[in-house]
Amino acid sequence: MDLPTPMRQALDLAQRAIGLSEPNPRVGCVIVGADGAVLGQGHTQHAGGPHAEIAALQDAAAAGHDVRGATAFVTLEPCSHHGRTGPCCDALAAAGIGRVVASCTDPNPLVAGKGFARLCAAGVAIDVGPGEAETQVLNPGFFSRMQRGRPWVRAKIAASLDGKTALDDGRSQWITSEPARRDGHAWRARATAVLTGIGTVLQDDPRLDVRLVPAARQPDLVLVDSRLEVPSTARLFSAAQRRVRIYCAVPDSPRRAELEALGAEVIALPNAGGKVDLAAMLADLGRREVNELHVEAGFKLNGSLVREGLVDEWLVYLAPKLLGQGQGIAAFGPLPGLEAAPALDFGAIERIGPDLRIVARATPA
Ligand code: AOF
Ligand code: ZN
Repeated sequence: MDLPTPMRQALDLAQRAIGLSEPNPRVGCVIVGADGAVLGQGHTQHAGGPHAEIAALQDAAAAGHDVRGATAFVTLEPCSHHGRTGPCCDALAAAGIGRVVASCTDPNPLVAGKGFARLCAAGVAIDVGPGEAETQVLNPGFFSRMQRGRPWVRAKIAASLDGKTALDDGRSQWITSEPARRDGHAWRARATAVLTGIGTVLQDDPRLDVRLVPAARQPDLVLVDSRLEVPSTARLFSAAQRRVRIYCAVPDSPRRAELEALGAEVIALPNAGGKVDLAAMLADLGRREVNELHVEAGFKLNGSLVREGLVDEWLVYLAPKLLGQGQGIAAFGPLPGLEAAPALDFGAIERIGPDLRIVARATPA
């Protein structure tokens, strides 16, 4: 189905909120007059800043446009609650907007249909539907958090064409090219948080921040470190202005205070056989408003996440290099075998410099 042009524009605007609006969804709004002229447009700003509808109303006001009787195209149901900001549905009605075309209902239980009900009660005409699929694809983390109580988990792998992610000595940095690494940073930048495991920290001492592309904010860093083994000198602590959360399975470690003094938040989960309970960790991250979780981990944590069915999407970079049998390290620890392994669907496949990028999604069970 062809989308109305203003809804296409609103979806394009929503893209600009990537990396900016966390933990709020990426929403765009275009206000159109009776003659089809665009009167105002906007997208979600930083948390606590204006929502898309308010930004569009402000844009129209700044240009001196009268929006009474106009149509607002918005990629999500206008909110009805007092959160960090006031209700958009009331602001639209108060401005005299005559009709709202929205892509879909807001899955946030605080809103979930109440925005439409309030608009209706104020005499505003409502259409729902155009752009729904696009809005969900743009906001997988927000929908996942609202509907499943956990983030959308996207795991990145950089491998040789035969699927090896590191050399025998554990070095992994030089398998894919500079353009692929830059592209990987853009995916980090759109996530609320980057997740890694203690094995990768001890092996590579990565910073896991966004350096190779511009970023309005640094994603949080989440470390799975069951016994709190991370050295205080680890480079992941050196990124400025970044929240670091460490999940462990030891409630009373003497290292806790030392890591907290570095600014990290240490979260002990009930001990699951000496390891961090990964499903419980994701539920906790959901409560802490993490939408998209970008995983860059080694074969152990990757293997555990796959075995527990916790990965929603794979971001795989394949370099035109072959390591061959007996050389290099596989991306995952042992898996349950082809029959029991999770099924995947290939989505977009693109060439990034000399490498390939494959996005694959786990098919729901
Ligand atoms: C809208 N337009 O552009 C966005 C909406 O804490 P607050 O006040 O910023 O509200 C956050 C919630 O508002 C968020 O969880 C989602 O339900 C909705 N986001 N709503 O009308 C927008 N970003
Ligand atoms: Zn709102």
